[in-house]
Amino acid sequence: MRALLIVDMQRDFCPGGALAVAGGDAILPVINRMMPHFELVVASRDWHPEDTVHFERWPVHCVAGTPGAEYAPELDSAPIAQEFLKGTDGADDGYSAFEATNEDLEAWLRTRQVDDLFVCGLATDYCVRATVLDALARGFRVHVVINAVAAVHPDGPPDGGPHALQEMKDAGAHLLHSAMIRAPEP
Ligand code: VGL
Ligand code: ZN
Repeated sequence: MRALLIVDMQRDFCPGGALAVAGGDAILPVINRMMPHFELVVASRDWHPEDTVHFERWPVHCVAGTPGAEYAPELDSAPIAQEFLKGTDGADDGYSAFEATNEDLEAWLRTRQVDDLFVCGLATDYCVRATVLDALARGFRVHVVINAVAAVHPDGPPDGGPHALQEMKDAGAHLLHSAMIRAPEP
């Protein structure tokens, strides 16, 4: 089984938001068009408490329950079967969707016999990167949709988008363009 995981497509990461990622909104139509090609679509949300060590490193963003933590309004959220809330612990960053606390992502995927995980969303160099590396370490085949991700630091170095993509590839992720994705044969 294949699943599409949409990472942190939230208002605060889109232009105008508290931690805007350049081009964050430009990937929305690509993501909306991909969803019908998957029988399983899930999403993570950055979901922080008001007090967290995370805000020593970043501007305040995606505080649980606030408008900035909502999905970007243009995202078609209807196909999302389950969401995973992460970064909920004030003691660490919680970048990876596998650190979600409302629901166990790995168990959820295994229950549904998912072995191919397609990842898109924000941001390439933080939450996408951490999620992809975690998924690989847990034995999933991982596909990163390169035209459906965007980086906080697109130019790096040391930890910008191109570097992060290379790192994911070196760890075993398959990088592909959304045009390569087809719905499975009936
Ligand atoms: C993220 C920085 C801070 C992300 C979350 O979703 O990649 N980046 N919090
Ligand atoms: Zn965050």
